[in-house]
Amino acid sequence: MWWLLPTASASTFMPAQGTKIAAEVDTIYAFLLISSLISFVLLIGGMCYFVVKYKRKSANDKTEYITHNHTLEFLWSFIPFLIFMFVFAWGWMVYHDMRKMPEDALEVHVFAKKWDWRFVYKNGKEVTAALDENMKLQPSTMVVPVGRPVKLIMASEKVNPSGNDPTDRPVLHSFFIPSFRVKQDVVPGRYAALWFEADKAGLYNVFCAEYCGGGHSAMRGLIRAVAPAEFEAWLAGEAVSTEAVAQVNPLVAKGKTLYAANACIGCHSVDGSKMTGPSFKGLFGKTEQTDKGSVKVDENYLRESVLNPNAKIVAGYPPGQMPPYAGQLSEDDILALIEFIKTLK
Ligand code: HEC
Ligand SMILES: [Cu+2]
Repeated sequence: MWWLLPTASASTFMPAQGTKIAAEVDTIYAFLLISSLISFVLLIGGMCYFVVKYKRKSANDKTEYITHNHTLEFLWSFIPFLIFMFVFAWGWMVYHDMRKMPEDALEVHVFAKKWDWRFVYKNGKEVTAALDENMKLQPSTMVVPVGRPVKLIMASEKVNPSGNDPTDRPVLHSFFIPSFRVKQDVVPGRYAALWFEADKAGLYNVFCAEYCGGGHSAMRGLIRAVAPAEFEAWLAGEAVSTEAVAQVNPLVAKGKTLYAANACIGCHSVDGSKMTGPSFKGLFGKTEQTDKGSVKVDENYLRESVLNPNAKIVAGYPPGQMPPYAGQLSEDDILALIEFIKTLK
């Protein structure tokens, strides 16, 4: 059965560790578990011992009058304080590793919808759930190279991305890879990022960890970590889903087409020259001065700038010149535009 994957050994409490971070998380977890167990034994054991030791033995057995003990009170406050601060600092360090996105990562786009995942690679290759040779439905399987950081840029989309049904709205999901001990909410209307580096080849479960409706429990995917050479061959090879075949245009080429087709070209140059709007050249990654302060140009900023240009106005430009593209471009279109802008170094 699918949940009994070869990587999940039945002898451990937790799913098999697939990353270095997973080992770090498990060490903290073990520390918390063991230190809690020790405190539990000391506290409850001490309590039971005192119950017996100081049991009233006769009717005129009187307890001595005790007020307080400064040394004892200080110690039982200060020692736990030190332990808590130690756990806090340790946890903070691991969390920092988890959230600090590596610069040179392989980027994969993740789309979440009711109730499936869709993975899109830079070259336009798309992976969705597909039938295998035995005509059994295989969940969307993201293939990644072992030993290389992978950064996921995730968005939530409508069930029918090109439809106009107002009741079809993207909802909250959460991308969870138990073996990697990482999880990230995918919030509608913005990009969320997550990274991991698979240690060893294998097949790992992906679950949606945020109740997102009737099909939530069936919303799963797989990550297949393979040797780098095998990954390159897979990426260059034929697309796996029928939908992907239709999407022969690499993302960047699609973005370039949209740039021309949606009038961006009339206001934004790609060579650094200033037109009605700022040039796209060197835009990604730089720090932009806006009326809301300085911002780092990342995927979320670009997305917002296209959908709702007046949210932040670039310094030196009057507001209201760029038309908002909300409702006119799909998540796929915006993604392609962003990938196009990223290439304009
Ligand atoms: C009518 C002219 C016009 C059109 C058409 C237009 N823009 Fe803009 N755009 C501007 C102006 C002016 C600004 C600067 C003011 C602001 O931030 O709103 C801007 C800002 C931006 C920014 C922020 C740039 C920065 O330096 O921080 C992005 C990204 C952007 N536009 C993308 C697009 C895309 C993508 C399209 C096409 C889908 C597009 N624009 C179409 C005029 C336009
Ligand atoms: Cu979900």
